[in-house]
Amino acid sequence: MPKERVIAAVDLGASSGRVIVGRFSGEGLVLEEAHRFPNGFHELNGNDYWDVGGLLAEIRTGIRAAKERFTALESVGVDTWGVDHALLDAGHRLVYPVHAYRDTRTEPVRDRILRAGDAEHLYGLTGLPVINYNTGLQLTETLETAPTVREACDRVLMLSDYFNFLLSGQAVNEFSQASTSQLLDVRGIGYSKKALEYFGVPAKWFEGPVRAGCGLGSLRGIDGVDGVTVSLVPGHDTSCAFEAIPRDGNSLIVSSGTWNLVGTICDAPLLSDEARELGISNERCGDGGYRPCKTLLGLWLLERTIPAFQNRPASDAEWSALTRAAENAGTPSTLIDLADESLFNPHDMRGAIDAQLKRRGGTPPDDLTGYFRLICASLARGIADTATSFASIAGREFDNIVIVGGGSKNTLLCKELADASGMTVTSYALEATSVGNLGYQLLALGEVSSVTAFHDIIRPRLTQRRYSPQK
Ligand code: LFR
Repeated sequence: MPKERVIAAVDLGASSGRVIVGRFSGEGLVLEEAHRFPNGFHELNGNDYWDVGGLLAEIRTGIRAAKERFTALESVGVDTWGVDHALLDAGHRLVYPVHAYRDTRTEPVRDRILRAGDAEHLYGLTGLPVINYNTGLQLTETLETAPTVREACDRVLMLSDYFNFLLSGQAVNEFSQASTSQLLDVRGIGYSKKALEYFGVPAKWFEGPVRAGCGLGSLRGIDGVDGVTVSLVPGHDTSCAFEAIPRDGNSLIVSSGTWNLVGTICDAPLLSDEARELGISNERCGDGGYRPCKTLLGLWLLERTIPAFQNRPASDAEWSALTRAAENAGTPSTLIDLADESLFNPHDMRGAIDAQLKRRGGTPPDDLTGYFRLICASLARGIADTATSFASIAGREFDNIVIVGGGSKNTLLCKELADASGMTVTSYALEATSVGNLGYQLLALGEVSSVTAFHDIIRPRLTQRRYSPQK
């Protein structure tokens, strides 16, 4: 009987965080949730910030709970959303508050870049479209509003890297997370000197980046938790999610949560004019490989619309009832335009959706059932259209869409997606982000020889559901 390895994924999302324990025996991976907590940014005087101290306290609570339940716990790994970062001085103290990517502070910077016609140049350097939340744009805005930061700051760590530092004392920039910054050289494995110069960012602020799948250092600072290593996993949650999925050659992948990330893993970046026009981000995997994907608005639309209703679902049974009712509701005649900026961070999401529908000659739904149907149909249409463009840009034929993340449990979204795309949709019942995170820890521990070897072991136990197009 091979030795069981007990490891834990710390997976922070913009709306919730979790610590998931994985027990790996060589026959498969068994998951158990040790801790789950809500997350959200706070608006202070018109800007949006993360509560980093609060998040660290939740991470510690989760790791302590994992260790209490499984004394054999030997490793933890951290992933978070992309682009957000901590600015640190030489003694690793914060020199500026940690802003949340929904903050609209960077819109003027974005508009200036687009007006100057520099998007193509930056795409050629970094493989990323100009999105207002990219780290490069955020740093430009920071340096313009607070010029003294240039002197005070010695190092920038992306959020997952910063939590790794707080947990282990080791400050490194991890590869997949670095690739969300728009500062990496899309054709190489280092930072782009030209991109750093363009955004006015001192090169010394970033190091490496380091590939995931190695040990970082001993976990420190949690009473009663000894003998645990912090392993370096892909720090970007989307990378973890994509890399969790066994590859079968012709599936397009959708990681569906706050955002819908639609893409694939391949050997080379997609850098054509068409790729740029579609807004494909050539992000990177933990091992440095390419993971081109298009970022679309996701379940954030629903999360932010639900609070407008008294009768919001509170249990699985109520969610099922809402789903059934929405399935029987009429097909919406006008769908939501997912590219509309007014939906990025409105104070009143329902109001923003209604205003958009009216502008486009549509009629707002009457009740939550109607919004649920409208949002699922709109997200499905957005993914399906992206799938068609993506296939032609990548020169590949996709005959299946694999969906993971919160959206994979949303049966209405999966059905709508099969109908809108004309492809089968396979939803995997797995905590994909945590599984990808855990897979890289096993690599770091020498328990598996590669991510592919990890896939071969977990594949037989994966539960999937298939949706075929009905229209
Ligand atoms: C998903 C995600 C996306 C990225 C967005 C902002 O959690 O990481 O990949 O586009 O958040 O970082």
